Amino acid sequence: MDKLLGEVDPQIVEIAAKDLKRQQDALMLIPSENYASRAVMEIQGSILANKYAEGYPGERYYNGCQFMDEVESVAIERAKALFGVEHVNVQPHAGSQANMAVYHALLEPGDTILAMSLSHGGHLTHGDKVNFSGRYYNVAAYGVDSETERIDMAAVSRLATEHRPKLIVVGATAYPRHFDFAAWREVADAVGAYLLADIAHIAGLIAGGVHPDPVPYCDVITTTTHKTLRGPRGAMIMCKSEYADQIDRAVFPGLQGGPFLHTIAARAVAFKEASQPDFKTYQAQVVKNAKALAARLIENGFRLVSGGTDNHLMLMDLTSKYEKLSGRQAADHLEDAGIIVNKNTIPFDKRKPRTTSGIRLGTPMITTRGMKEDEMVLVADFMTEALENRQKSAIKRQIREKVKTLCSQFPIYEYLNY
Ligand code: DSN
Repeated sequence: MDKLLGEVDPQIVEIAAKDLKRQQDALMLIPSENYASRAVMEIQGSILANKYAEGYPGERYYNGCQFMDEVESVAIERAKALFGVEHVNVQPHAGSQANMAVYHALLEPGDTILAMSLSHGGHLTHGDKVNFSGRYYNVAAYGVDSETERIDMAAVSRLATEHRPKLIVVGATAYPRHFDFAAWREVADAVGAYLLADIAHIAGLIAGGVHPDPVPYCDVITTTTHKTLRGPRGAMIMCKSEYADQIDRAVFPGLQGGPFLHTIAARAVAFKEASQPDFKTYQAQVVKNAKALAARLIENGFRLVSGGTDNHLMLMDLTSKYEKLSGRQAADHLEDAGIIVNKNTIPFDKRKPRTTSGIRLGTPMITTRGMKEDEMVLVADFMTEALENRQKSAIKRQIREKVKTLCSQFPIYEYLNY
């Protein structure tokens, strides 16, 4: 019972050590990932994982929950203060469960939702046909305009008038521009729809004051807590008080059983970190870095969807530079050079989702390491050199060494001794 992990399970420690080295030595550009702080990680591995606590603070189905009540209440109050919302449910295990709970709370199977199609940057839970959301609900999808590659609010309004959705979802996983939440409210009001903002990608930017705020305009807001918000893996639902009971009942007992109090405690820690002044500085730097990276990539001859970025991510259209290179191949070549991105469909992509014509990249992780605009120029140049020399293994190996040297100047988790 009291043995150290290394004594009990050296095999698993060895795997974790290898991934620590991978996370240290390479440039992590997947925009939905981040390095959580030591404090966030410590509490996740704590005794708070040992308790069942179905229910909510003050009304649990198990005894012995007084400290679970305390920790969940602290998380809720901090989230309310951070985002300025009336009600928060911190129990959803992940973003998909959070969205599912909102649909479960506000809709009946067969009701219509209007949401962004996966192929234009939406999420699986925004009505994709392979997902529960596409199976149980009637889905009308919006995308981006073929010229501007931005969401055209007039087109969204026309779709809303045509399909009369009961719920409109604003939010994306691969959209590099701001959302004008006030305009979305107008569309929702015109057809009497609920407005849900899925801010999983941009929650940190919103908390940091560098993205327009959805709170005054949306009925319900869902987010994960581990992306730009830089907390533990997990999610939460924020809403106006009038929907509080429906939302809470949809999460428990509607969809989930026991909440994970260790990660709820870690969410509380992350919300405290996100309320400090340096979090605002971090988020501002995430955006400055994304703009610097985008500018240099464009200078190097790449085309970015919509011409650049307003937030933490960008989508690169490979077809304009290398007609035959798929997103999948490009991501693999970049990995050979120590640069981790993900393949991603671009709007109106002619390739399939497993192949794609684009890659998605962003700056949350390299900004957490302390990199700034000067390093973004290097990152863009490493990417360019790697893609230009993609058939030359020796050159990719050299770039990987240069990447490793750059990364060594921005260490992570130095306290870890495995
Ligand atoms: N998997 C997430 C992303 O990478 O954007 C969305 O949930």
